[in-house]
Amino acid sequence: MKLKMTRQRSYLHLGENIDASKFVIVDFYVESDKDILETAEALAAESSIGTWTDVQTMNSDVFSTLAARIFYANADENIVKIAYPLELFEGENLAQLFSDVAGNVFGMKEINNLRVRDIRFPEAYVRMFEGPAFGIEGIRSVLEAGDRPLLGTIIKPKVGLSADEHAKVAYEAWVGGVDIVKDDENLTNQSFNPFEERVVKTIIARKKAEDATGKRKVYAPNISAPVSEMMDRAEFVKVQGGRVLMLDILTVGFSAVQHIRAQNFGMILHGHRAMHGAFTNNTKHGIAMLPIAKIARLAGIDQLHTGTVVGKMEGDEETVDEINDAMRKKWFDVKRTMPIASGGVHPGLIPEVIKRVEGEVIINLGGGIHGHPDGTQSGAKAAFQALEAAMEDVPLREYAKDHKELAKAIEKWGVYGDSREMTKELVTYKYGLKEK
Ligand code: RUB
Ligand code: CA
Repeated sequence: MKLKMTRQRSYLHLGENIDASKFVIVDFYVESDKDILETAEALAAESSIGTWTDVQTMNSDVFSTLAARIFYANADENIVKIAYPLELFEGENLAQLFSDVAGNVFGMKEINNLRVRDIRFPEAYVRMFEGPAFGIEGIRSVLEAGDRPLLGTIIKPKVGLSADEHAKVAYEAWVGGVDIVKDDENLTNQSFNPFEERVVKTIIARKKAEDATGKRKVYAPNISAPVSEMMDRAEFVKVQGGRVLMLDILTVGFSAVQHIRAQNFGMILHGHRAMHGAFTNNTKHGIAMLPIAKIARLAGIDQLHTGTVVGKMEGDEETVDEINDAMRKKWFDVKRTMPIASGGVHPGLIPEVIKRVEGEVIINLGGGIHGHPDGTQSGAKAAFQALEAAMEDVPLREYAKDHKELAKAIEKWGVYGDSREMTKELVTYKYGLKEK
């Protein structure tokens, strides 16, 4: 039997001028077999105070002060904008925020597709969070590398090296010119590479690399695990002299991120976004990366993966720009989050990535460093040379004439704009696909 909606009270306030200081505003894309307004009513009710029918326990006070308000609906574009009174939200509780505006609504039968495109938060909500402890300026002061783009690497193979091998590869990368070495998202505490042993050895390697280069370096070990375990790992990293903690923010969940942030460990929080594609990739459904990134900034992530535009992961230029802008711009007193461009980047792409993500950024290369024909140290050198070329505005091939590591990297991967031949070569190389 079909559920017959019998709701007398309406959540519709089309055209109403919403006071942005008093409401959380959510921009939805919605597809349903029903009329868009009817669907919007169901959406507003379920995500605020209502249900499928009127209930005797509701009173006018509750309804008039706490009901969500649909102030915009466009049936041609399937867009609905809903304002949620600030009082609906508990301060500093991101789990509750999701349960409100992105919770049950995703399970409603009448909705075929639903996407949270954006969320705007009033100042009073934002001020309830501490945000990043370091932010862009804090990261810069830890690394003392001036205002150039920072260079990072993910140790590859992503999982499989022993702690000794991991530390050795990290050392080579740092000495070659990398600022930041990070674990991969699925490397945590496996038997062949125990967390504590890896942290101890990699931080020793970091200190050696700092002595060898005279430059500050950081290591971001991935502490993602059940929360109590993450706490132990974070404390361990701190005792060892670590400066960064990496978290897979979506797989551990925002409550865990908030918990780690609340400890004030005095370490930079690196946010990896593995699993985001499950929400973000389908442009008609899920939750866009923009609100996820804003929430990560609120939760206190100092540096966050946001896309490369030209690399191997999803994310077109407009999307990445919008996210990066939301990370870098002034947002009341919340410190700025540093975007990380990562995924399928090699030295031949670096100037293009810098051009596309213009502004403060960490450029991260995994395969594009460790896949260098002469190994990690040469790969890191090649990446740094590409960074220098970009900063000096010299075309890569010209710069490569007297930078042999870069020349070799280009020989293997080409440079951006080399036409589709290079892309094919890259795809063939990376994924072992055969050209048809
Ligand atoms: C990239 C890598 C990261 C991706 C994730 O490795 O390991 O996990 O950056 O994507 P490689 P995103 O450089 O070898 O491709 O940063 O878009 O979340
Ligand atoms: Ca990875």
